[in-house]
Amino acid sequence: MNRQTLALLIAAAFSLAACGGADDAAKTASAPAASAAATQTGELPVIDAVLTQAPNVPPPIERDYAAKVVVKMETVEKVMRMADGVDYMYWTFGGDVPGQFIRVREGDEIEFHLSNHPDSKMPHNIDLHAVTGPGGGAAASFTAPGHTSTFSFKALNPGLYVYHCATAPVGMHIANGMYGLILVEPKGGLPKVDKEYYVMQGDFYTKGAYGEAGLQPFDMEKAVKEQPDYVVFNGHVGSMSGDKALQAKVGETVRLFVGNGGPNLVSSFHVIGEIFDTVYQEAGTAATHNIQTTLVPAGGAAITEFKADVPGELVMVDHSIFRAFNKGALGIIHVEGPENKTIFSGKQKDSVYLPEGSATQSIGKGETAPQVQAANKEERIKLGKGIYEANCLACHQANGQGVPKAFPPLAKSDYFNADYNRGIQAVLKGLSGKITVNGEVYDSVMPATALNDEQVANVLTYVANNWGNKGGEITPAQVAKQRSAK
Ligand code: HEC
Ligand SMILES: [Cu+2]
Repeated sequence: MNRQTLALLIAAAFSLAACGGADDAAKTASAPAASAAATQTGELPVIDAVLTQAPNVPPPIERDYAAKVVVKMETVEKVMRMADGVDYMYWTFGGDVPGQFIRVREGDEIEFHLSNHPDSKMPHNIDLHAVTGPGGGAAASFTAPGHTSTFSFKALNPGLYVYHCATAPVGMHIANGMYGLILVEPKGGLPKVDKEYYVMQGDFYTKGAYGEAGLQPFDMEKAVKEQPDYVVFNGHVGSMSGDKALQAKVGETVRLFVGNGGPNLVSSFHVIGEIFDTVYQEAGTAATHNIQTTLVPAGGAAITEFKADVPGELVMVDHSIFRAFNKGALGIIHVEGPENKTIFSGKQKDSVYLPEGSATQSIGKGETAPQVQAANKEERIKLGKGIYEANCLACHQANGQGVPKAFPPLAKSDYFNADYNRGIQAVLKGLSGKITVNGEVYDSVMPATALNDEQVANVLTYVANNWGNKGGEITPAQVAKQRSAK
């Protein structure tokens, strides 16, 4: 699916969530079987299921009677983007990972049509955890490429259930992305919320390491050892970030249908910056409250709910945290609206902490001298950039803009540009007491650094030649002179 289609879908989901009507639902459906029209046959009215691709969820069920719900799903094997520059041959239910979301009502009869695309290399089937019956429908739905299998089941138990392919080798079919969620709403429905989203974790095993470019084949050995290269939400690194971030407004209630396809890992699902007001743990019937992190077993699910109280970026992670920051298990919920400083103030003050007896501290003590010596100004600037990032950026910020009231700007700094020796002194010996930079008074402390003459020359030459400063070169000789000056 391209970006535009996705954007449309997301936009559609919003308008849908806003009014939640069944009519809107029909418009938003991404699946071909989107007609919500019911026709009467025998005892139960027949309804075509609305199927959606993550992160979208079909609309809440408004019916108060059982129906025969017809689900038509297709298994497709296709190459898609795993991460930027990395491709993978996914096996899918409905053309993406996770598979399409199915929403039915407790007591419904589901007539399931599973078609396997003619171009498939493998037979596939489906084991729905919502099924009471042998294999969850696996044997009944076993389908060769270019065929369709049909079977029926009755949704006896309400809950959120995983479905997955169960064709041998089962682990491989799941590892390639063959899983999704089916929600069986309780007869009375779920409590109303403003937004509903579909988030499903999975672990992937590739021949190449994380980020290694090209089409990456599945690695069985890593899968058996349970050492994934990728742990992701909704099938791909970055599936819910940037312009694909989930959206909510301050004051809205958000429900996440969270699944875990595995095949191996258990997820410690957490949203950085929120507390779940309600979690249906393991997607069971009992609601628990005030949960920070909830476990989602491989082949299991959870329903989590929270009210968005303040604006900002909420970050969904697997709190087995290397998976989030090194393997991809990260997604963004963008919350828009007015601030509420009582609930969250933002940083109010940064004051210097100086334990008793300490004067100007120093940072980077005992660092070894660099091997490289700059041959000219250009090289000095290049080397200085690295030194800046390691020693100065934390306080003076990436573009030398500083932090108001705490760290003065180095960009267009009249203090620095008036006399580079002041900068040299600051870096060599630290700086404290009142100074005025571009009209703002700072009365703070900059620690001395343990950089050698060459490094100080490089970093200050870098600063001097960036962000609107006046240029020129600071040499090691000049630094040495300041070092011995009183
Ligand atoms: C721990 C935070 C911190 C780090 C790290 C730090 N500085 Fe500073 N710097 C300050 C503070 C605070 C001041 C203002 C001190 C005062 O109020 O007297 C300052 C002042 C300065 C000034 C003079 C004021 C201006 O804006 O022109 C220069 C130049 C400077 N720093 C350069 C550097 C360079 C280059 C590095 C890296 C080698 C560095 N600083 C690392 C906190 C820091
Ligand atoms: Cu399969």
